[in-house]
Amino acid sequence: MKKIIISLGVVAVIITAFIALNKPNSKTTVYSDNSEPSSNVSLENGQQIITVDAKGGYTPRTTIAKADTPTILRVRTSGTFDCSSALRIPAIKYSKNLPPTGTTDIELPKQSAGTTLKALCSMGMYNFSIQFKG
Ligand SMILES: [Cu+2]
Repeated sequence: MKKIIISLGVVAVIITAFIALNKPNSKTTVYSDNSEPSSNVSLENGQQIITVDAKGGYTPRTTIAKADTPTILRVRTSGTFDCSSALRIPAIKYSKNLPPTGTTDIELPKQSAGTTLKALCSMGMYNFSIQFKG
């Protein structure tokens, strides 16, 4: 009887290990080229809203958004006294000092698929980018 219980235990361990080894597919999906909009992208009344937090840098650093869609870049500051509040988006000639705390909506012209819009702080040490996909 003891032998059976032990061998059942061994089988359980093997099955558990097998499931654990076959599960972590998430590692590969993180790095795959996923063209679905990022979780910080939403649609409000047909308008695409991209939300980025600015404080000690920008979060998220990369965003995937839909191309050819009217878009608002919504930058949130919250006790942001570092230079990530001095935002520049060279491609659209945007340069502004954001309030230390608040929400700033920036209207982005429609971007075609394949465009990557880069934004950075005034000193260029913090940055983020938005990839527009069709
Ligand atoms: Cu900076």
